[in-house]
Amino acid sequence: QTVPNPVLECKPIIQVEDDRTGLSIEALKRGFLDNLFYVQGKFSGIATKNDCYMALAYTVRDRLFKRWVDTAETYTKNGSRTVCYLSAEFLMGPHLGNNLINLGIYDQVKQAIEELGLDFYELLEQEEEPGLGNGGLGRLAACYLDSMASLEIPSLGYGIRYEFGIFEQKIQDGWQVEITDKWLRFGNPWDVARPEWSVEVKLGGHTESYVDENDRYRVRWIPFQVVKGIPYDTPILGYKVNTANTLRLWAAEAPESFDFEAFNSGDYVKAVQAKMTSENLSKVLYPNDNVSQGKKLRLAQQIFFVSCSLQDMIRIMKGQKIPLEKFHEKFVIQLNDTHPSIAVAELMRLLVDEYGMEWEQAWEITTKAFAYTNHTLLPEALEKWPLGLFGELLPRHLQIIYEINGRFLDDVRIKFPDDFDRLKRMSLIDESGERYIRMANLACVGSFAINGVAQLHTELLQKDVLHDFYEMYPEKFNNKTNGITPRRFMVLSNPRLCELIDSKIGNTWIKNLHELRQLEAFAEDVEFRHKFRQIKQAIKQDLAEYIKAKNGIDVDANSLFDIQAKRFHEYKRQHLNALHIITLYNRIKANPNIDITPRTFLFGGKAAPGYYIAKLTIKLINSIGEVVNRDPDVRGRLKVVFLEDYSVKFAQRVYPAADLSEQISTAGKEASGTGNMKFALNGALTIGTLDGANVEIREEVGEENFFLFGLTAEEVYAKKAQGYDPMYYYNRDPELKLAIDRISSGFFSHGDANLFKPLLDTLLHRDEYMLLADYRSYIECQEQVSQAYRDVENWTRMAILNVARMGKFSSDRSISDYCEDIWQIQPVKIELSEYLQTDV
Ligand code: F58
Repeated sequence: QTVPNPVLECKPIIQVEDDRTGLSIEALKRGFLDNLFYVQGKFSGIATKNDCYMALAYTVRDRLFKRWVDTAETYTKNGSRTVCYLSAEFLMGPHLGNNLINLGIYDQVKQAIEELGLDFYELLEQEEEPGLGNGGLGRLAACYLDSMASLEIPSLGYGIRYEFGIFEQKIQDGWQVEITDKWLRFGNPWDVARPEWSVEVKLGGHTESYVDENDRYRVRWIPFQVVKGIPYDTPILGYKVNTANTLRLWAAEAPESFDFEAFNSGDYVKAVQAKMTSENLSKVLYPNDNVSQGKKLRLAQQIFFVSCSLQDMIRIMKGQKIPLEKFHEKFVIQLNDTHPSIAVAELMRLLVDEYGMEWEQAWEITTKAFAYTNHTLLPEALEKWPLGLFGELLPRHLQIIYEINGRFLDDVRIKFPDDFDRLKRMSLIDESGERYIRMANLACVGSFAINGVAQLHTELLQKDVLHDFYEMYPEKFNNKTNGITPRRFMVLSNPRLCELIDSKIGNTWIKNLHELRQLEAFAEDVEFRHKFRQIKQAIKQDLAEYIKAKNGIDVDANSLFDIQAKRFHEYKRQHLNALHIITLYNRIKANPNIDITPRTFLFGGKAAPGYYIAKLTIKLINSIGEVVNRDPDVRGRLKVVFLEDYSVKFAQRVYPAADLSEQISTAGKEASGTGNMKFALNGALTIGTLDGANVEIREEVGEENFFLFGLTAEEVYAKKAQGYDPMYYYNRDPELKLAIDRISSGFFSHGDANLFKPLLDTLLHRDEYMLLADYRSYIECQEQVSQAYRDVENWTRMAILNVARMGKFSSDRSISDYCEDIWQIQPVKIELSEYLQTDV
């Protein structure tokens, strides 16, 4: 460069706090006004709420970039071992509030904004959350990023930057209606595009073999299509540490050279159409929870983000001059379910085809690099791809999978001679009918560790779903019970309770959740109980006002807030909850003066758009609400409210307001659950089955502080094996019969006796999830809840003990366990340096 560069000439020094990034109230106000002017280009007279939100977001972003840049620099200089968390979903929730908490500048910023005459909470509310996930699995990935950064573990989250995240839910006439989630409409202040690190991904076409210059047999893949992946980076701050890791999400684009011919031949529209096809890859999140849809576009999404991420890791190694043979020393890759498990074949392809490595060495590296987390026992959620579809999109990967399978089955044969059925079950290819690739089998064979997400779930994996793999590789199996981040789900969402806790035990529990134990002593303290109750009451009051404004329903903040908030799925049994409501209602109708504990039943959650029974369940709940809420006989003692468009942002309002947390899945079906943890940490008592992490929550909080009902997983299997007949229960339990008959008579559907028939048919004739078998036990347990709630002091005591004993369920604990048992990785401290920009 011959032209002098005035910017570089002036050698600015970037400091943690300088005239641009100061943390005084004045500096924060100045930063905000600057950003409103220079970034949004607005004067205050015409600035919208969104402009102000953006200006605030940039003001906070300015204050975390130093940490981000220094973290990257430290990792690069040290060549630090890094966890790569591969996940098709990251359900991050709003960033602004969380970054304020983790930077430790929440109060200052609030004050600065208020001094500018703006409503701070209104600005926080303004953020469109990136809903890039369906539910538990995506939110778990987000909690884990928070904990990895907070524990100073070098890590990269890799996923897809969907243009449309999980749909927005509207309720119309009681039915769910889906609206496209255009979360990027107003821009995203939290991510930075890095087009200089774009990579290309091949799709379709065919393969050719050839002999290279060293006389080696090689394979070349001639793709039908090439898609470009552009990385967008979001900083992930740790809590009160200097670490800021990266979430790197890939957006798909057509490469510049794409369909050259169509452009040249003047077929402009055809060329643009092809461009659109490429961009479809990151267009939309598949909205299914716990079911695999088997669509080609979905597989294309998986290979797209997986290949981009693996190529990115190789680029990083090259930059740090680490030889490729050390891939597994530099990186450990955690597969968040099977969605990224094509990575096993893709890494083999990159090492063997693109970098000329021998198969054996490549396989050694691959199987030392991957670890696999399973999140489900439901057979319909286990991914398998029709072989034809797979081969069309990924012809080379199909060959590689055949090769892996051939060698693997040889190993099985040696360990279990002459066991042909076992070979069939364990093969990566299901050949029992139409042929399929089994992704869980690929993940098990290609990983050095396999974990379930709660004790019971891991046991059931070993006993049942992955039993053959457990017998083959017992040393690979381990449990890692899920956890949640106390930063978002306490500090940010429940400031009032945190203040009370801090006043008694200080605030170091936020980093070490076990310290909450010290609250046990205060369960016996009348004054503490009183304050605890006042806080719960105030939060319930807030939610009641929100409900009044949104749903137009009056709810009594003194009533028991009984909440079930989670995706709608038959196994989660929202309809069992509904049967309880109808039962109470029927009792009132039979005896209007009956003494009943007033309850507000709150439901939140989305149903997959193609899941008819789940959508019908939403309609049923709304229909029950319509009748119950206005029946004068009820006298306001029961209220049923459906909370529209449940999201992370909304969840943060809901957990702190709960008295009772509904965790009522059929035993053996919910892998872990994490909402159960969020409710209990916020002082709700749980009514639940012995399923997923409920088992461990009950163990921790004490059985006397947990409302248990229902069959155990073993009893469920035994009953199924005996030939379960739901009609048996229907015919013998008059209250159950009446509840069901009320629905089928059209009582809740303006006389339409057909509306809920499909739902009732599944219950009466199959009842896969055994609602009828658990009904009586549930109703009796709910009676205990109602009784217990009347003893105000004791209820509060139990709630406090729940909070005090939830230490185990911090995602910090989960991540420490992953670090020690699986990842073999140590924290890296980040020192913030003074740094001349001209050093770059
Ligand atoms: C959930 N799975 C489990 N899958 O159901 C829950 O028990 C567990 O706590 C949680 O994972 C975290 O481990 C889940 O959320 C999905 O949503 C998949 C999305 C992609 C399609 C297949 C289901």
